[in-house]
Amino acid sequence: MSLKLRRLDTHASDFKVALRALLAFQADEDEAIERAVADILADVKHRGDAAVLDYTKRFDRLEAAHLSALEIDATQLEHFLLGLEPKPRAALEAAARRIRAYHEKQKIESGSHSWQYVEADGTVLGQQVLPLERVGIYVPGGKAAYPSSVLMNALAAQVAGVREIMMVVPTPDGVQNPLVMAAAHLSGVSRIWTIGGAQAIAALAYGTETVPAVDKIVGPGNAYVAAAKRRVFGTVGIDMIAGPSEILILCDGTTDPNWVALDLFSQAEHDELAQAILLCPQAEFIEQVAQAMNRLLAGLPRQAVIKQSLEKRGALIKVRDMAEACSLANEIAPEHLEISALEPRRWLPQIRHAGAIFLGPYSSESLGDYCAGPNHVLPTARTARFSSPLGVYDFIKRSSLIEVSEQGAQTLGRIAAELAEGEGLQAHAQSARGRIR
Ligand code: HSO
Ligand code: ZN
Repeated sequence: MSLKLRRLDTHASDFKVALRALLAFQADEDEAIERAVADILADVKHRGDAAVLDYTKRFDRLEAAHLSALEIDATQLEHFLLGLEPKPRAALEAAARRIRAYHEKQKIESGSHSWQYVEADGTVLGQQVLPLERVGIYVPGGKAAYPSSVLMNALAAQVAGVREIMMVVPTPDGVQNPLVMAAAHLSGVSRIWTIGGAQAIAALAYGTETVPAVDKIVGPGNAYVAAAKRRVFGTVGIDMIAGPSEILILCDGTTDPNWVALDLFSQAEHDELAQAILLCPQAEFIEQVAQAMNRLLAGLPRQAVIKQSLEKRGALIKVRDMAEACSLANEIAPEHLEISALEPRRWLPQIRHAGAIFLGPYSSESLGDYCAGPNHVLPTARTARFSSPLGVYDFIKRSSLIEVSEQGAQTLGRIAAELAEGEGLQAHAQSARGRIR
C-alpha cells in the first residue's frame, strides 16, 4: 500500500491557502444527533433508572431488571486487577505511579492551596480552595476504551482530593474490558456503571434513583456523548469537547527518519480524522521520512486508519528554517508538539501554543500518552491558544473569603455606598452605611 502524502512548501505562493485548508476542521453539528440526544436527556431526567435501562437494552443489547445490577462493586473491581497477567499489570501500575507523582507535584506547584492576607485595618481577604465533591468519568466502549485515559482522568481527580469518583462505561453485549476496570481500581474510582451514551451522561448530570448526580463530567466520547455533554453543561461542569487527536513534529533533520515516521503514525492510527504533520527545513530528510512511512505502514494492523488519516489531513511541510517552523507551530497550536532536534531547548522560547511539548529525539508522544506522567488529555483543534492540559486544577474550585474588620467597614462602607447610590441601589447603600459609626 503506498501513501499519497500531501507535500507543502512554505515558499509556494499558495502556501497560506493550503495551510488554512489543512487546518480547517469543523465538527459539524448533526441535526439528527442533536434531536436524539435532547430526547434521551429529557427522558432520563423524567424517568430516571427506567429510561437508562431501556436505552442500555436498545443500544448495548444489555438487559437488567434494575440499574444496580449494572454496577460493578469494589470487590469485583479489585478482581479485575488481580486477574491481569503480570506484565500488563506491572505496566499499568508503573504508569499509575508516575502519573500520580506528576499530578502530586502539579498540585503543589500550580497554586491549588488556600491563601489569605491581612490589611492594615484588620480586614482579612483570601481564597479558599476545595476539591469538587463528586466527579463522573465517561469512558467510551469498544475499541476506543483506553485504560490509559482512565488513569489520566481519574488520577488527576483523585490527587485533587475529589471525594467520590464515579465512572460509566458502555459494555455492548456485556463485554467488559479488564484493563479499563483495573485502571479504574488503581486510580480511586469508587463506583462504576456499565452504561454509556447520552443516557449515561444524563444519569450523571441529573442523577437517577440509583446514580447520584455529579458536579462535573470528564472524559471523551462519540458524537452523542459530546452533544450530551454540551447540553448538560451548566447543570454540571464538563472538561472539554475534544476533537480528533493531532501531532506536529518539528524536526531539524537529525532524528532517525523511522522514529519520525512512527511518531506520525501513532497519532494517525487513533482516528481517520486525526492529524499528523511534519515541519522540516531539509528536503532530503522529508524524502527519507516519506520512504520510511511507505516501508513501515505495511506492518501495522491499523494501516487502513493511518492511510486515511494521513491522506486526508496529514502533511509533510518543507520550511525555510527552524525559526519559521516555530512560528508555524504557533499558528497551528497543536495538541502535541515534538521538537525533534539536536538542541530542542534552543527553540522552546519561540513556542507559545501547544498542549504538550516533547523535547528531543527520545521524547516520543507515545511515552507521554502512557506513562511519562503529564496528562494526555490535551486541548485540540487550536484551543491550546487559550486552554491547558487536564490537571488537578480542573478538579478544584475556589471560594473568595472576605472578613471585614469594624474599622474596615468604615472606609469600605463609604466607597460602597457612594457606588451603590450611583447605581440606584438604595438597599445596598443603606446596608453599607448602616455599619458606619
Ligand atoms: N494520543 C491520545 C491518547 C492516547 N494514546 C491514549 C494512546 N492511548 C490523545 O492524546
Ligand atoms: Zn495516542
